[in-house]
Amino acid sequence: MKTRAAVAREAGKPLSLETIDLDGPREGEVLVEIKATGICHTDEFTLSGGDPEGLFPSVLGHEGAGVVVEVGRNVTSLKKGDHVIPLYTPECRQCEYCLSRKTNLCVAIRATQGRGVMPDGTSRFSSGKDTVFHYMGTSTFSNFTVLPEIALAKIREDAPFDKVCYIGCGVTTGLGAVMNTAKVEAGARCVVFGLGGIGLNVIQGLRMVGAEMIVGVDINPRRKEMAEKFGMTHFVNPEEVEGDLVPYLVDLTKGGADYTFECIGNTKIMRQALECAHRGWGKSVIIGVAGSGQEISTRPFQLVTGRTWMGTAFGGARGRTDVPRIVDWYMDGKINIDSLITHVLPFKDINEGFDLMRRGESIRSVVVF
Ligand code: NAD
Ligand code: AHE
Ligand code: ZN
Repeated sequence: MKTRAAVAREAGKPLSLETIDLDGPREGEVLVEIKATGICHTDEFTLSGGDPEGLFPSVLGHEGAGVVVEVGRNVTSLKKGDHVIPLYTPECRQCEYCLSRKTNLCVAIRATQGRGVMPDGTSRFSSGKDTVFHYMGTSTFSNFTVLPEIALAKIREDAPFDKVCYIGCGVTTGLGAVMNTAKVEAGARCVVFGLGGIGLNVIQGLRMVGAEMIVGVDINPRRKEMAEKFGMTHFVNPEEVEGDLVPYLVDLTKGGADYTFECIGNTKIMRQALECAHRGWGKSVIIGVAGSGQEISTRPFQLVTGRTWMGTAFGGARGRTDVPRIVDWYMDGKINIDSLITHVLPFKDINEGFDLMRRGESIRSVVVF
């Protein structure tokens, strides 16, 4: 079949809007019509050329929602018409990682996912004679896409696609970093670095668990108002702080933060986030993704004296289990997604969504097909 898709043909160039070919679902696979997709900073990271796993040409996008159109052989948990959210972190419930109960990082299809192909080693996308690669196993910047059954969460049918698509990455990552990874307790003092599509969901999660102090750090002063609406108690613009940011934040949190979150992808800030965590018990969670050649560093003393450096992918969520619950939270009014979706764009304007993010004007842009 043919599908409209935004193809990443070359690093650093705008996506190319094309009609390309899509083969039907093979064994264990599902054809999905994507109704809406968010644009996450990770898409921009890969498009920029900084991602060691970035492949060109490929169909990016990993924050979508849509409807099952067709299922391949031996698909048992989904049927035509089901509403679904694609999962870049699948949940097979059978691999060593899933069975360990210690991680959400299912490895059933991770190797082929990183090579831009389906589990049988081939791509369903092509353009003429040329292969077009999948991305993160999801490729939601295509009106139709094929995914393995284990990479789809079935969700309720009354949930609006143009809102709950954000649960496919940003919402779940932010809430999950707080609840699953850091396990923040009521009364905690916390610092969140980067108040974009992820950081604001970290703040939302911190308010839900009853954190007492929620400090937001961002160089974009336009983030303050939205962050306050979501529960931020103190705003810090590093460009307005005289002297070093770390001692400033240690003072502000009265000795260091119980929990800090890096939601930018800047290795220098990852260090600051660790070092403003409380001596003896502070935990610092890396969410931001950084490119090839980037490394984090600190004095070992920072860890010897009781700080913990940790990281999270998809907020530690087990997608097929947790995503439908988060959709329920949204439908029950327990979480706010609408305010964070600052722009809704038709597919033809998807590149404008990237520009809005680069200019710091959007929190989340959602593209509708
Ligand atoms: P975003 O562009 O919406 O937000 C980034 C924010 O950081 C912006 O508000 C920006 O002003 C701020 N910022 C940039 N430089 C700064 C600095 N030096 N000091 C303070 N603030 C600064 O991006 P996003 O979609 O929220 O993604 C954030 C990061 O999280 C990215 O690296 C993305 O790739 C990563 N991410 C990781 C996961 C995961 O599972 N680990 C999931 C989603 C996104
Ligand atoms: N391909 C990158 C890795 C990027 C990365 O860490 N991705 C996160 C999700 S970001 C969503 O916006 C993730 O899930 N990581 C776990 C994994 O298995 O990739 C690189 O650096 O190679
Ligand atoms: Zn993402």
